[in-house]
Amino acid sequence: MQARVIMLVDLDYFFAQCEERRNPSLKDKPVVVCVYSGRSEDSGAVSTANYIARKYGVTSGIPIFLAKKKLKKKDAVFLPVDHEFYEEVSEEIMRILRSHADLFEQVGIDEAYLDVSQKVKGSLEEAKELAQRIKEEVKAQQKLTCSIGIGPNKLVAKIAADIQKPDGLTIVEPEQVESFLSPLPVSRLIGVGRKTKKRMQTLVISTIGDLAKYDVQRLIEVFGKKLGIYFHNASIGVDDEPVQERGEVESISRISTLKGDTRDLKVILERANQLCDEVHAKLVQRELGFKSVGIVAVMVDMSVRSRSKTLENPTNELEVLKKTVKELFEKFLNESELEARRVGVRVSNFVKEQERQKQITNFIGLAKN
Ligand code: TTP
Ligand code: MG
Repeated sequence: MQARVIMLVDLDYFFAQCEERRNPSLKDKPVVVCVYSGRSEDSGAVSTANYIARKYGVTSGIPIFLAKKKLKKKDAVFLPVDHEFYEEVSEEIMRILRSHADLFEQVGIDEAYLDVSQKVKGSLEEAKELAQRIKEEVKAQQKLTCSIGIGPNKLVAKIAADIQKPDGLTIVEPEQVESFLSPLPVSRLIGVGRKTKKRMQTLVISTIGDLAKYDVQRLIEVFGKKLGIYFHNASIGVDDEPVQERGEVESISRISTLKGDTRDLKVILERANQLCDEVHAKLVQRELGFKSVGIVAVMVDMSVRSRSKTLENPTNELEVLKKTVKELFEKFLNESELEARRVGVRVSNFVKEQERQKQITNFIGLAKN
């Protein structure tokens, strides 16, 4: 079997970079994106921070009050997470990435594996050029930087991507795998969390190289057969996991702020219909039909309300989407006193358009007989 060429693309400081893109004046300040728990003003944790904030020790997961302390008098900007927006950006970027891969696997909101073995005919030189093109395309179309790792498998590609950030590109040739991994701490390996790291420390294993030299049988005795073998293989950079498409997208949605607060159905539907157009365009792009339709409204008091309906049969028709959205908003407005500030449309419960056509064809076939 020919050696594979695998890429891992990871967007840099993703949520914070999205915020910088939306508001470029943030770019030279520390930016901290926060998940506010709502219990008191600064309770909650940091979701992520840009690299300026990271210089002051602000990282994912630390308490907001601590981040504020570290960034006191640094003209830092603290923003609440806006998942919907990041999802939208992510979707666009994933579309670009997918178009460059033989096999594609998204593993998180800002991360994806690309098997490009055939695209680059096994050549790392070509893989490097492809990675540069991908970086340029993401930058030109979506104004975001990413870091890319290239290696003979997912494990190596992932670690390579983490080595140089932000805006990095790291290539590990098959012959270099062991020397590349060996000085790195074991915690770089997926599956080595704080607990396992401690356990390994007691065995005097701190680098991946130490782990590679450790007797497999002993590893199996300590960690069990499955993990022991996995750790051994990982330490020498052996990984056969294929790049494979994950479970399909769960839902597609769009949300938008109205010009003014209102409960006028006509005004709301005007905007909702635009959102339906956008959602429908995505469906077509992804070749999906949908069975469930939902609406969401953020009211003037910031409460979020939603309604949904499941159709009898899956469809991909824009008119059905608009009609259902209209029904849902009509019903919703009858039940609610408040004015809406933002409205959104969501479709879910997908079927592959091909499958849907097949079902219809089968049905017609049956009917004929
Ligand atoms: P990461 O890719 O781990 O982090 P990042 O993109 O912010 O930074 P890097 O440049 O190192 O890649 O995670 C992607 C997003 O997931 C991140 O922007 C915010 C979110 N996230 C959290 O909300 N909490 C967390 O603890 C982590 C690690 C990430
Ligand atoms: Mg990232």
